[in-house]
Amino acid sequence: MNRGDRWDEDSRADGVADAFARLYGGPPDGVWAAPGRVNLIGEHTDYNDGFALPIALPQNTLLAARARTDGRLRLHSAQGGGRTVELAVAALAPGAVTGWAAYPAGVVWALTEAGHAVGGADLHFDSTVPTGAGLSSSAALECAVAVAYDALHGLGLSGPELARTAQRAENAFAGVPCGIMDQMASVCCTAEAALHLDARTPQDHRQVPLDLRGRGLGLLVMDTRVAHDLGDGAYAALRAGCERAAALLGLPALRDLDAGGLPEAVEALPTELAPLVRHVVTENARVTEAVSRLREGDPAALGPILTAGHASLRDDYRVSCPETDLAVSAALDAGALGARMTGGGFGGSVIALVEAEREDAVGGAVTAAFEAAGHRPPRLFAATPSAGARRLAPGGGTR
Ligand code: GAF
Repeated sequence: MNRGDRWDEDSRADGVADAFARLYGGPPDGVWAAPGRVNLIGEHTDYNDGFALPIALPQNTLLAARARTDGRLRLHSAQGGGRTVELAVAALAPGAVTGWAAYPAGVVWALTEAGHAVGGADLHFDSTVPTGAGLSSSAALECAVAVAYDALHGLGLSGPELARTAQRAENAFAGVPCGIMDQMASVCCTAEAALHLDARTPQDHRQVPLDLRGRGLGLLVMDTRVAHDLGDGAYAALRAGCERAAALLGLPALRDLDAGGLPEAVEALPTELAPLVRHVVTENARVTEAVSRLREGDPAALGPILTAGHASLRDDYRVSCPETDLAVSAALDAGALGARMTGGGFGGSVIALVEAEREDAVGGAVTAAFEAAGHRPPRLFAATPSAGARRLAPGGGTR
């Protein structure tokens, strides 16, 4: 099974620097990497000021970048169909750029809006983060630009400040009303750890050690290949529903409702909002529980927590789909310790916590179940908690 972490980052860094030189003439000022993520637990909680527990994936977006002084921004991606997008930084405005280029251009816009006198740049991206799979390929694009600009212009921004800038680019420039989890994961995760995020105070995030292999465990990621899209209105409607529920309850955010107050809140709320609130409150509790189990050195105990999280997303939040439900049930039937959809939902990917020796059997069972149901086979890989965004030397290696 593809383990992602064995992909040769040094030669990829060389490759992206070489491609940059061919495209733009001359070497880049540097090469940066920003990863995709899977979230272990804590879904649709970030925009409710709640908790999440993501890990960074080994799959990442590499960016070769060189600053310019003439206010021009040139963007090219190995996955972008061969076209170079050329823009003037002064003309950047919400809605002015569409497609993949809106994410990186949005970060330059957000930095400028925040008063940083950053100019243009030549940028070339090459990504191994699958797109449309709910694995945060857009956050990886944004965060690569954020860390590169921070270094090129000596801005000295903290990880959470860079994540906030990337989130602003996505919210205000690209028009996707996401929370801050994906950007925090891409910037602030570390290898062999999960990131305990409190979205109300991202600066207080904590690393929770997570040595899956050392415990004889594996984390299987299954991309159902049902394309997920946060920009299609369903995500925004859920977020608006949560905000309305909080307002009706007289709370700053749903994070401020605890399990004790849940029955009364459910009774008081309109029937369409009550299940959303139940999901958010129980999901926040699942994150707290998961962190406790990890701190006790018992990652296998995450299994039932993941499965309960999926039931809540399926039955209360209603963001699963037949393919994600099938992947979860087939993985559990084949002996996974726990499984759930990860990310925003409406398709995307499922994670399964498995005993390492069961990885291939569980993956095979899910593939067989998809074939039997007439679905395209899922794409499978095993994830290891990996490093967040960082600078790579053009010749390879971490600087
Ligand atoms: C998407 C969003 F971008 C995140 O902010 C988060 O809300 C997630 O869906 C659901 O937990 O990935």
